[in-house]
Amino acid sequence: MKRLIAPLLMLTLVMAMPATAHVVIEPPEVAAHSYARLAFRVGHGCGAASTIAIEVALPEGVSMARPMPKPGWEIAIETRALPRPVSGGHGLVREAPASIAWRGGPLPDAHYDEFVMMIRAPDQAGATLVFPVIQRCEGGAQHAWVELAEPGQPRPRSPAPTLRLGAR
Ligand SMILES: [Cu+2]
Repeated sequence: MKRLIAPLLMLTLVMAMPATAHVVIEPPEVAAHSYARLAFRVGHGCGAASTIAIEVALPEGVSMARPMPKPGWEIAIETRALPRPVSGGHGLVREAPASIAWRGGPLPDAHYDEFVMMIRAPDQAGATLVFPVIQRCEGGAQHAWVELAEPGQPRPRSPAPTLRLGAR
């Protein structure tokens, strides 16, 4: 019996790896037009190298994004000017966040961590937003989590984290 259990356990682990081991957003879906907490889960380093930066590019349509401070990590926010100002609840908003980066650590490959931000999800129920991530590691190695899944194509090796927008 023991002989059977071990292979079964292995299979379960291998199948569970793709979704959890990459950089993914938790939860995978939030309500459109809501303030949502997104956790970018980092399941491994670059090979065995420790992670020293997580750089998240924000999709257009996200009018507000606030990173959660993280001990041991410095935060950098880059913004872009909006083509026209939008109402932001507390007045007009003239620029939108373009990217948020956490730099520091290191986060060893054997460990797991989450990088959290709050966003204002756009009013686009049914859409899927893409958040490309560059993961930088000690020694110059990096993972570019930027690939998009195409219908009929094999699942990309380094998929970009995505977020579905549900009904508001
Ligand atoms: Cu992975």
